[in-house]
Amino acid sequence: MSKSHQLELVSFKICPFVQRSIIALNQKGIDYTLTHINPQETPDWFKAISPLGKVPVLVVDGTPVFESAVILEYLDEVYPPALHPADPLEKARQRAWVEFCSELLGRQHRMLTAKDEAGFNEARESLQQGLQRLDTVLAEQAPYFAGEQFHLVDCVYAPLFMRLAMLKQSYALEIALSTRMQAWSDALLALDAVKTSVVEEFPMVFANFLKAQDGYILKR
Ligand SMILES: N[C@@H](CCC(=O)N[C@@H](CS)C(=O)NCC(=O)O)C(=O)O
Repeated sequence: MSKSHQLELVSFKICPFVQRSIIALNQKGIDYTLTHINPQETPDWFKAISPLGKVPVLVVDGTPVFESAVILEYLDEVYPPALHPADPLEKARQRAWVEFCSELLGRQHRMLTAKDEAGFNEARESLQQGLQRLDTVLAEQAPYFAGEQFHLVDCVYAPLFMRLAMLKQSYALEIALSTRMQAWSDALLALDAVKTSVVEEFPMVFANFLKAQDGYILKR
């Protein structure tokens, strides 16, 4: 195991998949550099290292690693403390719920970009249903996904909750959360690793993103 790798994370400022990687890096206290690129004008060097044209890409000593779930697994294997549980079945279960989060982020994105009321309501409803399903698998003990201990799966849900909190506070859009899920969200958003996982101007970047979408959310 080596802690001396040079790590560069290639990012869009608004991307929740980048943000989950930053939360893992922060939580583990790993040194890295962050390179923000413009989603509208991605440079050729980025196209060369990102086969799907997506962020995040983690460049490890010159080797690009793409797909955020893979990046998280890599970081967890190389940098202690391990944030995945040791038990294979529990680890598999949490990995599955990491995938589920990516699906929920897709529904959230659809809601934020829907052009009309019907599309907005459909996406909002499917996000709400997904959260209700997620609620049934949370540990009884608060605050995190599996109880007292913070895991990799928690890194992944924090960006979703950060956006839900911002939508409630600044855009009067409330997605109902159970008491247990609200406690999870509150605990995640209070962590330094999460607070420092976005740029200072994130609310403005988010507002600009919404304006550029010209979606139903700003016309309600
Ligand atoms: N499955 C990918 C999803 C990453 C993703 O969708 N990134 C978005 C930004 S949030 C992106 O780069 N989109 C650019 C594009 O699709 O052209 C992961 O987990 O890393």
